Amino acid sequence: MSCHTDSVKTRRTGEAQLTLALAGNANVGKSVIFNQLTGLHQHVGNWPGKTVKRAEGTLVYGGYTVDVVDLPGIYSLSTFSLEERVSREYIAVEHPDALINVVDASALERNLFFTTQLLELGPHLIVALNQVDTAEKRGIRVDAARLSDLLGVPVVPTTATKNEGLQELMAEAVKMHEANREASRPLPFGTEIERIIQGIVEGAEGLDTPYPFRWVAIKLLEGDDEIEALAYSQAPSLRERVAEARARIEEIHGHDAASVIASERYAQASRIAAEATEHVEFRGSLWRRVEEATSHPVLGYAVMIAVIVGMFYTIFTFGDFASRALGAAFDVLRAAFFSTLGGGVFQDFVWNGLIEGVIAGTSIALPYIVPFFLVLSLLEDSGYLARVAFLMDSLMHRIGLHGKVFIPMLLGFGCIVPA
Ligand SMILES: Nc1nc2c(ncn2[C@@H]2O[C@H](COP(=O)(O)OP(=O)(O)OP(=O)(O)O)[C@@H](O)[C@H]2O)c(=O)[nH]1
Ligand SMILES: [Mg+2]
Repeated sequence: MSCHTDSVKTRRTGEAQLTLALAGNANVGKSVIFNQLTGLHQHVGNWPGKTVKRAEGTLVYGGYTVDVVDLPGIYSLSTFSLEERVSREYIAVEHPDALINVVDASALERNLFFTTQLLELGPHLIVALNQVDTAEKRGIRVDAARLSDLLGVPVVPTTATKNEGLQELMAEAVKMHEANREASRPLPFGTEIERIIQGIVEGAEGLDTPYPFRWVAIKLLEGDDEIEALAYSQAPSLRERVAEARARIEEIHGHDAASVIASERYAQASRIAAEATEHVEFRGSLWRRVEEATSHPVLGYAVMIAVIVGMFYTIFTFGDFASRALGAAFDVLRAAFFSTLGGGVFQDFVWNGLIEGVIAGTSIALPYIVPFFLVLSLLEDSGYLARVAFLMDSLMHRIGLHGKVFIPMLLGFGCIVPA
């Protein structure tokens, strides 16, 4: 565990200090909040010994010098990606005074899947219910007070891009610190699973670890290699306990422990999202249904395949057409070139050696790559790429990669160079 926070500014002794961290899925608005809060007082470096970018900034609020850390956008807290490793170590080891989980109010269920995992780490959690404006436009109204009751943590509605709710967010963070609140509690799973987890916790108590024992127990069930190494080196007998627990879960549920835990978390997220959300039925409801389909555990993949196939079909159809049109135009140019300047070694060299090279580049780049990036940026702005990353996250994890990696892979189908 080698995380440490270097402060942005040298501190005067005796000055009241507060550390906040922003965590959440990709594209939810963490960096917008970070920028609104810290403005120009920022420092971007790397996490110690890692290639992951670390953005840290400061502000002064309510008599405190507040350090804010903008954590990378992630969907889970496994060790499959450096971003996830860095985030979980930071949360458990540094234990910020308040961990702000930024969630996208317009995609609450998907976002809460990560919130449930953060709660398992026992941080001092505050939820920033962001993008309230987008949610409203889509006919989704989230009841912040209800959400707060269900999660057991403060929830502050925000619209980061309009700087709305951020003062309240800071006030909540200060309150959390000054009231010396207890750490947030994880949401319980089903009784049977909880009992099995408890059995492992009993064997894990006494381990030297910055992580809560229940979290360690869950990670052992999930087969997290880093936590296995940590736990089994200190308490070898745990291995057998975990193996028995896994077998028991499989016997009861017919699926492996990791899938059962994932579906427990999904169940929590979807129950809470459903209970805290009011759908205002109007024109937005069709859009909402489309949205639900895009992150649905089964339909989502069908939509994804359709979108990708559709995207490549459109690009290649357009590209072929544009490439042929360009080719024809260059043929005319070629004829004009030689009829004006005549044939000869020099003209041949200029045309075939120089101009053809430029033409070849242009007639590949323009018709295919330009529309490709155009479509990709449309998909990104619509928020669909974040959904694809979310859908692919667990699948990509099986080969040791992060869900977001699917996007450069997708790029690779179009052109290997930018991928
Ligand atoms: N309408 C609206 N858009 C927002 C709001 N907050 C953020 N956005 C937009 O959402 C997009 C993503 O915001 P970022 O702050 O970059 O998201 P992030 O969470 O830092 O994403 P990663 O760094 O990829 O993890 C940007 O286009 C923002 O302008 C909001 O409250 N309302
Ligand atoms: Mg960001």
